[in-house]
Amino acid sequence: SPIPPHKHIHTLMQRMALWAASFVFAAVWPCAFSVTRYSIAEEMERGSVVANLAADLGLDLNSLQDREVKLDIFTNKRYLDFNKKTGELYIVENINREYLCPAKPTSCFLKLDVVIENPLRIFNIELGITDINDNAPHFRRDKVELDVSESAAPGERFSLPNAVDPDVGINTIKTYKLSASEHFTIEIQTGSDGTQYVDLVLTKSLDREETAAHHLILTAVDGGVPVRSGTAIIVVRVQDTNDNPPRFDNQIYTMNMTENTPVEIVYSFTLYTDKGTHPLLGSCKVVVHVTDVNDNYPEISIQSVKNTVPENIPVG
Ligand SMILES: [Ca+2]
Ligand SMILES: [Ca+2]
Ligand SMILES: [Ca+2]
Ligand SMILES: [Ca+2]
Repeated sequence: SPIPPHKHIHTLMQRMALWAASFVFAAVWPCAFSVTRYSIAEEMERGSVVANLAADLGLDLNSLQDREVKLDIFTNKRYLDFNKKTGELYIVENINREYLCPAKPTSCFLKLDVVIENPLRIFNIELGITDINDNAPHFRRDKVELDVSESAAPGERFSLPNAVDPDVGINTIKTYKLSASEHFTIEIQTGSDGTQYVDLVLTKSLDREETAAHHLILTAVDGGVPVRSGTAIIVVRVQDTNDNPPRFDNQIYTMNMTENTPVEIVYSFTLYTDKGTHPLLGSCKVVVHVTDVNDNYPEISIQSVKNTVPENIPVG
């Protein structure tokens, strides 16, 4: 007779539970053994000895020669090997902490089991990989352009891109520096995860007519020994505002001409190149000196003398 549907499901669930239990058991049972921990710096040369496992695990070198020793490393790379003659665990492939632990955990481990056959014994090894300062900070974009209005007030802030440094702790980015500038400085703020954010701060008003673009160098510096750094060029393009009235080259223009000359005054002046929507006015003075020409005969009028004055009259 066929199995009733509910019974069938029950059996399936029992099987799944058993499977889950055996999976958990398999994942947990090696932890019953004690773990042997070592610590090495990343990027050590191939052939470098990590530790003498035989000595540390109390294995007899003579008896090891006839037994199979296998390293079960929990990564996709081999990294390490075991020398049965000396009992040493040594490096066969470059261990790059930044590749092994890209998420920047506080500690980076390489885990492996040493499996020795006949009789079977398993040893758990945790190899801590310490960071060295082998990466310089770098900016994803090495040139950043910013448009800042010349009417921007001192104190205004402009966010700058962050640099990245895959090293950790003191070996990652410590601070930022800005090249000397009359108009700008930087301020650094630390985010909740410790990331530093850089703001460019205007310290002195800009004048496009004086300097149309400012070239600054932003440097990210790490805290390692020796210190490593990376730079980005920051170009501040000053955007025009209509802050200059048209101006004449001179305040006063003087010209001399004789009268009766047919007069045609042509003057030109220089306007500064603002393109504002509210036109500004400029003014200058044009002075024309007209010189007299002797084109009129003198007119002489003679009037009769009506009063006489005696020569001995007192002055006054
Ligand atoms: Ca590295
Ligand atoms: Ca490193
Ligand atoms: Ca670094
Ligand atoms: Ca202007």
